[in-house]
Amino acid sequence: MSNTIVSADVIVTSPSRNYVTVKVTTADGLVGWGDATLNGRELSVASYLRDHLAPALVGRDADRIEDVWQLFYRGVYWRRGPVTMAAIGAVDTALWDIKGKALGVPVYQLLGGAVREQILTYTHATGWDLPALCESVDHVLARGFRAVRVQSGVPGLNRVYGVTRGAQAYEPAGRGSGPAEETWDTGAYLRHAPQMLRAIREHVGPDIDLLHDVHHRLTPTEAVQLGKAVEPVNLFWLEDVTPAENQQLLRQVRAQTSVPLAIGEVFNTVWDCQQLITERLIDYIRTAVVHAGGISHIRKILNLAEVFQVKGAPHGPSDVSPISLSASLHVGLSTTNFAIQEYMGYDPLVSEVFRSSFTFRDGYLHPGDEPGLGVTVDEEAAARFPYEQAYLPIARRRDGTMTDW
Ligand code: GCO
Ligand code: MG
Repeated sequence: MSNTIVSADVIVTSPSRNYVTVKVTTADGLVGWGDATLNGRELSVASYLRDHLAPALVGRDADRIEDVWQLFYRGVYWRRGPVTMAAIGAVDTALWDIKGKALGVPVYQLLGGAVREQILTYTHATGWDLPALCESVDHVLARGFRAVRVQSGVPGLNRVYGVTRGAQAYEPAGRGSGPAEETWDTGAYLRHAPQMLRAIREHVGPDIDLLHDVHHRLTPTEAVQLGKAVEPVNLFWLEDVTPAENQQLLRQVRAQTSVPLAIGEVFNTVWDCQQLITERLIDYIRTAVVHAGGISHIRKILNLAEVFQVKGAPHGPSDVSPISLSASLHVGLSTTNFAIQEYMGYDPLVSEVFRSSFTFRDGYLHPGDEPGLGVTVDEEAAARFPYEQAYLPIARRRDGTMTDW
C-alpha cells in the first residue's frame, strides 16, 4: 500500500457561482477533495495551489497530514492571510478525505468519533419589507429549520447587501469586471433593525432561534446601541457587529450589552481570533474549514475556544463548496463545543458537479457515513461550467466614502 501523492490538480468551475477545488491522488489511486473557494478572489487561490503547493505535494506521504500543514504554513516565511490559508486548507481537507478512504471510515471517526447524533443548522430568511420577510421566515420554518437568520431592507435605501426585492435566493456575486456599488446609511439601519427584529420575534414566538448578521458595518458604540435595543428579542446571536480587526475594541460591546456575539467568518488563523476567544469577547467563533487552514486548523481554534466556553459556528454560505460544508459537518459531529452550522443551501446546478452524502432533516444536518468526507466531484460536469469573473458588491456612505460592509 502506498499513500505517496502522485498528483495534485486544481479545478475551477462555476455552476451558478465559482468554486475552486483541489484533487489530490495517491499511488494507490485514492482521491481526496478539498475546497479552496475565496469569493471574488478565486483565481488567486487557484494559482497559489497550482504554482506553489501542488508541485511541492507530489512525492509526499498523504498520511502525514499535520506535517504537510506545518510545511506549508511554516515553510514559506510569508504566513496567514485568506489566499494562503484557503490553499493550505484545501490540501489539508483533501488529505483527511484520503485518510478516511484509506482506512474505510468517515472523517468524523478519525476526529474522535461522534459526540452528538446530528448538527443543529440555520438558514437565511430575507425580505425587503416585513410582510416579505415574514413570508420568507414561514417558508424556512416549513422546510424544517428551527433556527433562522433574518435580514431585511432598510427604508430609504435602494439596495442592501444580502437582500433582494421579491426573490428568496440572494447574495449573488455580480458577473462582470468590477463590483457593483451600494449606498449604506447606518442611522437608517439602526432606526429600523430593532423594530424589524422585534416584529419577527412576535411573528415566530419564543421557541425559534433568531439570528441577525450586521456584516461588519458598525463601530463599537453603534454596536452597543443595537445590542441594547435588541436584548428583549432574545437573539441566538448578533453577527459581525464590527469588523473586529481590533479585537480589543469588542471589550466595550461586551461590557455594555448582554446580546450574544458571533464573529470570525473572515478570520484565517487562531492568531486572528485568539484575543476574542481568550478574553471571551464573543460567544461564537465563525471561522470556516475552507478559510482557516482546513480541518486540522479549525480543530485547533475550536479546542482553544472550548477552554473559554466559546462555541463553534462555522460560516457556511453558498460561496463555499459542499466539500467545505461536509468537512465542517465531520468536525461538528466530533467536536463538543460546536453549536450550529450555517447552511445556505445551493443552486441545483451545484449538485451536478458536487455529489454529497450529507443529509438534512428537521433542522439538523448529518455528514453521512461514507469513507472520507462523502463528497465526489464530477470533473466532466465541472468542465461544462467555466470560470466567470464575478464580485460581491461594495458599499459607500451617502457622502461617497467607502464603508465596511
Ligand atoms: C454569512 C456571510 C455571507 C458572506 C459571504 C461573502 O454570514 O453567510 O456574511 O453572506 O457575505 O459569504 O462571500
Ligand atoms: Mg456573516
